[in-house]
Amino acid sequence: MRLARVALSSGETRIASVNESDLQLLDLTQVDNTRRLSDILHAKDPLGLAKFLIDQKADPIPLNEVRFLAPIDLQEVWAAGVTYKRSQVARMEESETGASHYDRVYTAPRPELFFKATPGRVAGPGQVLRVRYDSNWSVPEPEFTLVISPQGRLVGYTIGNDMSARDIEGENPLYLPQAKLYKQCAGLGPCVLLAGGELGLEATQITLTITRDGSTVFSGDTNLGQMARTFDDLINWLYRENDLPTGAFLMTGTGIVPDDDFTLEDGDSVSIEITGIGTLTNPIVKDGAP
Ligand code: DO4
Ligand code: MG
Repeated sequence: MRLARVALSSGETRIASVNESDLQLLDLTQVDNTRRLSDILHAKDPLGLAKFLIDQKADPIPLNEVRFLAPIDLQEVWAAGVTYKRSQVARMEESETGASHYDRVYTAPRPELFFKATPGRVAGPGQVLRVRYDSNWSVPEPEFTLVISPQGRLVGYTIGNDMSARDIEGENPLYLPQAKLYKQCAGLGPCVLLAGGELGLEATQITLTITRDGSTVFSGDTNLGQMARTFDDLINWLYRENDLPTGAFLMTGTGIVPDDDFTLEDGDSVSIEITGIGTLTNPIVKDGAP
């Protein structure tokens, strides 16, 4: 089952179960202390609760009649790095001084984990993602993203875009937080696929398409089978000596990096499609220096 936060044409925000071409609204008033999407995701039995909450009296609504919102409430957004060979190679190329760090972290027991965003820095489908005005080499990073409860339970999956300034990170690895975390630096959505069913790793394709003036300027794909770490391993490290009382989104790293001569430009459009979840599309904005 896929769950989403949507804005109806009336302007009301609701939680919905998403089908192929329409969605069914959930009636959260039926259960005490259930007001947000995360209240369902963090419940003991998210699937059972979501099924119970489906408003059987309401007609299904066609998908094109609602606006999808980022599926985040109060969670922190974290990210893992260098979890695919492609990312390790690209990072070693971009960083003269830090190459060996990327090499070592790819095989080390402890993964690279970094804080990516607060909810206010997250863009949902159709909302602007930003390239820093002080970066001349920035890329989107399409990442399979875990939805994790406060107790560290994997409860769902969504699509993440870990926007990255490669020149700033490449200049000095200590600049990583500035290369990764700034206003409108993270995309999430369009919905959360509840965990529980069998997830075929090789069958879960991740596709990135970047368009400029209506033409495709980059496309690439990978699949989850290429990832060097397991979800459990990443979650265990994230929750080690760490309390996440509002839960977390964990982007699991990129396996697609455009060629070194590619950078995002103002007006580009970035689409990330992941099997079983959907497509997250965002316009890119880059302002001039103030
Ligand atoms: O080491 C820098 C960040 C790596 C990253 O974001 C990724 O591999 O996806
Ligand atoms: Mg990344």
